[in-house]
Amino acid sequence: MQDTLYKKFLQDKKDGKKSFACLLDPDKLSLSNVDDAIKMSIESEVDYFFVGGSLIVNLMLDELISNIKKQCDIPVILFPGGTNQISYRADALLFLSLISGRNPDLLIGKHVETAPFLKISPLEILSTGYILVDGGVPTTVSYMSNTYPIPGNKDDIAVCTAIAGEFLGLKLMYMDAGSGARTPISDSMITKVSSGVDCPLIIGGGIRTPEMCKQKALAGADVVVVGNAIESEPSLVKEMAAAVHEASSVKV
Ligand code: 1GP
Repeated sequence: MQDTLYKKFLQDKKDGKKSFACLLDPDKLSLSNVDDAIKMSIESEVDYFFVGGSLIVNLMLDELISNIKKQCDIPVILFPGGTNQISYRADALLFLSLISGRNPDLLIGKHVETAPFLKISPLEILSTGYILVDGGVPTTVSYMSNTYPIPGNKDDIAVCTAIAGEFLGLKLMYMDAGSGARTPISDSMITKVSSGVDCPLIIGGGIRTPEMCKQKALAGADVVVVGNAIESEPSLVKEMAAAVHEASSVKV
C-alpha cells in the first residue's frame, strides 16, 4: 500500500512545517461556493482538502472530488463520518478510530465492514486516532457517534488517550472539538498531547480566525483544519493558510 502522504506528514513534522487543511462538507456547500473555496485554496497554498461530514445525505462526494482534481493537485483526504463516505477519486482516507469514545462500532466495527473495500481501493489508508474534545456545544459528531467528548479541561485524559492510540499503532492523531465548536481545543491540551506522542497531530473544531490558526499551530498542531469559517467566508482561507505557514519557522 502506498504511503506517500503519511511520509509527507512525518517529514513535515520533523522539519517543523505546519500545514493548513480546508474542510469541505459536500452537504454544506453550494456548487458556486465550492468553486470559490477551491480557487481561494489554490491561491492560498492550502496543503490539504479534507472532505467529509457527519451526515452526507447527497451524492455530491464524487462530483466534488472530481471538481477539485480537475483544478489542482492539492491532496484530497477523506474524513468520513460514515461508511457511505468513500470515494476512490480521493488520494487518501483517514481511517478513524474514535478512541475518546466507548462505542465498539466506531472503535473497530465499521472498520471491519469497510476493510475489504479499502484493501482493493487505490486510496492511501491513514490510520488515525480520533479524539473528540468538548467544545462547549453538543456537536453532530458527538450525537451521531453516541459518545461523550473528553472534557475540555482534562488535558491528562487527552494525553493518555493519545499515548494509548499511538501504542496501538495509530499513525496520526486528530483532536477535534467538533464542527462549529464554541471553544476550540485549548493550547495547553494541544501542547501536552503533542509532547506526549511522536505522531503528527491534527487539530480542528471551532477555529474561526487566522490568529487562532497560528496559535494552535504554535501550541503544537502539525495540521490545522478549518471548515465552518471558510464555508461562510471563503476569502478567509488566504490569511488562515498564511498564518499557519508563518508558525512553521517559529519554534514551539
Ligand atoms: C470538524 O475539525 C473540523 O470536524 C472543523 O471544524 O467546521 O468548526 O472549523 P469547524
